[in-house]
Amino acid sequence: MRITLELGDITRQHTDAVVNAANSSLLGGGGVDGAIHHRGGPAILAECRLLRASRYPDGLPPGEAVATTAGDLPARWVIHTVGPVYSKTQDRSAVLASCYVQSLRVADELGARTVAFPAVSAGIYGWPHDDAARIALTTVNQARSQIEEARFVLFTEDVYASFGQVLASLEGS
Ligand code: AR6
Repeated sequence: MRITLELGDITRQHTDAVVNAANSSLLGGGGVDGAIHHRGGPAILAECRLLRASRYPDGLPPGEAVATTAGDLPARWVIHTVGPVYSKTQDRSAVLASCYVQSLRVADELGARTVAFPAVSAGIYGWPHDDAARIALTTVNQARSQIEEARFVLFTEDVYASFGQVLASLEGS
């Protein structure tokens, strides 16, 4: 699997799937979640409501992932995952790593070849950027998957720089 980085907006990506940093309700929110629902249109929310009425009556637990249509986005599917809220007193790294593992599993089930990821938990959920980048990249780098390209689409210069540093150190090791 090739790992690439891009500074930009995930809603513009022409990958097979884009990953959404959702919340357990699956019913939308701010950040990348808000942008995906806004640009993807009501078909995404409609499928999320069906998921809540069927498989996830109590919501999607942190660390898990589930796919819907991508609606009006250029991608085919949105893979919704729920990152952990950052905690100074509790190590939730395994839950954050699970977001990437489970998103890749869902992508494989869909037959996706290219997947765009945001920096899950690195916004409203408060995860420090460098650590979010380390967990994201080491997890995807170690994962077994049929995906050809995992593209991290970072929205801000500082997060992009954090991912760049971690990727360079992975490639150098
Ligand atoms: N494309 C790519 N990345 C983006 C975009 C975009 N269009 N918009 C924001 N980001 P966040 P979280 C970056 O807050 O921390 C929502 O309300 C952002 O700069 O979207 O997992 C959900 O409903 C940051 O680097 O997700 C949840 O309630 C990264 O995406 C909660 O926020 C993640 O920031 C989830 O918080």
